[in-house]
Amino acid sequence: MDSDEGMNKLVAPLPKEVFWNAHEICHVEGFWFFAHLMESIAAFRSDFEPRSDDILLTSFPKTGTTWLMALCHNILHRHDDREEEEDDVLTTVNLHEVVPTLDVFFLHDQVQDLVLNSNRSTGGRLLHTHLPYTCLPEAVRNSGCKIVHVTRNPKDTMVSMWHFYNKIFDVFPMEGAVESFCNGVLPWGPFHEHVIGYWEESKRRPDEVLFLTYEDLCRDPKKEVRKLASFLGKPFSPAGNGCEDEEVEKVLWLSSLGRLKELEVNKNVVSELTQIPNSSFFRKGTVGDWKNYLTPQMAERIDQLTQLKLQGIELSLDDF
Ligand code: PAP
Repeated sequence: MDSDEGMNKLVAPLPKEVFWNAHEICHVEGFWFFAHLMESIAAFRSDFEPRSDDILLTSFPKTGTTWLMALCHNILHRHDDREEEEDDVLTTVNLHEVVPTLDVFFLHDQVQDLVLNSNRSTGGRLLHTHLPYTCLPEAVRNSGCKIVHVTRNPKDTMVSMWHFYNKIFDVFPMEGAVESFCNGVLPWGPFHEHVIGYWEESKRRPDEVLFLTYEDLCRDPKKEVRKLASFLGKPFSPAGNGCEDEEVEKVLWLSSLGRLKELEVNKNVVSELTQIPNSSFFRKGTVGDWKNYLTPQMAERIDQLTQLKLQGIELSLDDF
């Protein structure tokens, strides 16, 4: 059976919709995924062999994935012998190639090499997925590997997503984008159920699942980075120690939007892996940018939905 045949077999029986008049998405176990990724998603779910020392970053798209990848990479590699800035792999390779998104690229040779042949002696692998918690490979959920989830204000997520997809697909009206966001009919959606899955698991298994928000990272980056480093087993010394403070600041700077956005690799290169310009992952990175794009009615609609979905859950609108 060739790949197209395999894909057709996978996709044919699934309920489908067309996302933003352009791309087929399929409904699987309560969530929507791009039809063209179904083969990769299925392979990741059945064939991926987790290791207990893996670190799996998880996120709904546009909630701070790239930032989280950078922070974790720089925390884990902060004691590497990097004398010159060029010694930092991030100056020549986009983060999405350094930390592969397994549900999207699992079958890509580059990712297979990275996943299968990475050297154990260098410690756990840093990997990423956009899959919701309940759709993770069962082996991952049972492996005890560390999971870090990042989420973001739903209105800022929506607006960031609108900018991103407008760059890589045709421009789509904001009204329609809000509609699909609120109906939950969008890739990896619905958003709220996606967040809730990881939130609940982080409450159930706090030592293995860490839940972060983009807003907390913006509000108190040093505190959040210290928390993240401790969770990853690479703690900084307690706050107040001058030397370690500098280290925290260095990790933040190396991971900052301002720095990464200006690197040549992130300005003018189309990644062979993602097939999209690396620059698409970097925009403004501000909290509350939705105010520049959503009408009060659109904002109200998303807020009401968020309130409704988070009812009875210890996660409030204020956390965003
Ligand atoms: P992904 O899920 O497709 O990988 P993701 O990185 O989550 O995308 O989202 C991109 C958003 O993160 C952009 O937000 P904006 O559209 O509101 O501006 C992007 O600017 C922001 N971003 C990317 N890198 C960083 C970073 N290093 N620090 C802070 N924000 C960042």
